[in-house]
Amino acid sequence: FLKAPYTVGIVGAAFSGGQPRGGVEQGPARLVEFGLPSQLSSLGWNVDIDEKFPTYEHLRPPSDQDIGKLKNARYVSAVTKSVSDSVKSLVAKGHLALTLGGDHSLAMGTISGSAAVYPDVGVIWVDAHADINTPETTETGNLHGCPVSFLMGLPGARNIPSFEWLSPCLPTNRIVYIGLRDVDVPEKKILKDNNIKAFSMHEVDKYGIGKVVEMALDYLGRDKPVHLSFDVDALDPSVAPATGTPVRGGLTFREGHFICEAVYETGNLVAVDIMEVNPLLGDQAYVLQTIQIGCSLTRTALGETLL
Ligand code: NNH
Ligand code: MN
Ligand code: MN
Ligand code: MN
Repeated sequence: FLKAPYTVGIVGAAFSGGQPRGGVEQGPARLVEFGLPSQLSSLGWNVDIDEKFPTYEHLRPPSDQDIGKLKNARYVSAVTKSVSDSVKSLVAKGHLALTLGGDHSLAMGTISGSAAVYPDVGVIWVDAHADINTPETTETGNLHGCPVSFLMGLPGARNIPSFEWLSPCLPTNRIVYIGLRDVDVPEKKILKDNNIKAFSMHEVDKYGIGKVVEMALDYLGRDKPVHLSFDVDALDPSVAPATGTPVRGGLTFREGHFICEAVYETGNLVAVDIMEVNPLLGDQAYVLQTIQIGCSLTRTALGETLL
């Protein structure tokens, strides 16, 4: 699906409005400072830093009262709309769209952007969390816990005031989860009622990551475009500590990288999101470790191999 010369377009999405902890908006700048663009050039990619880290402050509404339970809905809507336009134009050019987050509400933008070009895009959502709460089921009101229901247009997540631009673009059978272990009770019902494919940590333990990824890719179809949305909290907190909602019992360093290796090998990757790196959480060593892993997951998804 990509066109030569192979180009990765980086969207630095410095945004934290989908959740309450400050710092995650500094993720993209830290990943870039650490050398991610030159690392990707070394792998043979033409690197196009499409956006020079807009702060998105110009999109912040003067006031943003809760809409029902939802916090910062107008701001999240405006930013995700902008990200959607950026990702769509990159993917339409045959570039790989790499979005560096930022919190995971940004996936409303990234996935609507890739789906606008490829309506049959398959999403591999790697996360401790399902992020499929609706405005009715969310306990926290944090929109980073809701992007999937909005993308699917599930009941209760359609025609939400201020999200008029976002129309349903992700059928329930075009996503596979890997790494789940902290799923809210109403989210479990949504996954079950809609027959959504999910490999929790239980399945990772039971089958091994190799088999899980094989089943995930078979489910989505080997000839279909793939969008990888990777929340670093899918990794165990001992591996990626600097993130807003760490949950124990996560993916190992190798399991996380294996997913990226296998997704690259499909040759069908059109977009990658690396989300929820928060450089303000934890001491220096933990932060550096997490930024390094954000970079190495990205390099691996873009073709770095061990041999
Ligand atoms: N399920 C919770 C919520 O709706 C937590 C979501 N937190 C995440 N998601 N970090 O990846 O707020
Ligand atoms: Mn997430
Ligand atoms: Mn998560
Ligand atoms: Mn929870």
